[in-house]
Amino acid sequence: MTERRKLSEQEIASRLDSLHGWSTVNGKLHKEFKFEDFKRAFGFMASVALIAESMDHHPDWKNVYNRVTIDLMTHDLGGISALDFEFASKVDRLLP
Ligand code: H2B
Repeated sequence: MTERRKLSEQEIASRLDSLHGWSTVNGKLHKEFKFEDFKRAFGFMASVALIAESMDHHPDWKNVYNRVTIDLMTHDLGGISALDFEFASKVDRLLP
């Protein structure tokens, strides 16, 4: 089971190195995705929703037409945990 603790700044920085396009913004793991159109953006969101349900871990996110913004944090810990990184890498694996 994934450890439930807040990661330190150093742990976050080193884990960010192994992801693509993610950064920390306002204490959350953040990435913006752009698709050809709304249909593709929403299809992506449907897949992310299934990841969220399978992990019982849910994104803070926003969709504007063909753009999806995802922010990840572990609310009950008040910070970023390994769960957020696990979530982010699963999201990235949805994409080509
Ligand atoms: N998602 C995220 N991102 N952080 C949480 O702390 C969290 C969650 N808590 N999804 C879960 C649900 C909790 O509310 C339920 C009761 O397990």
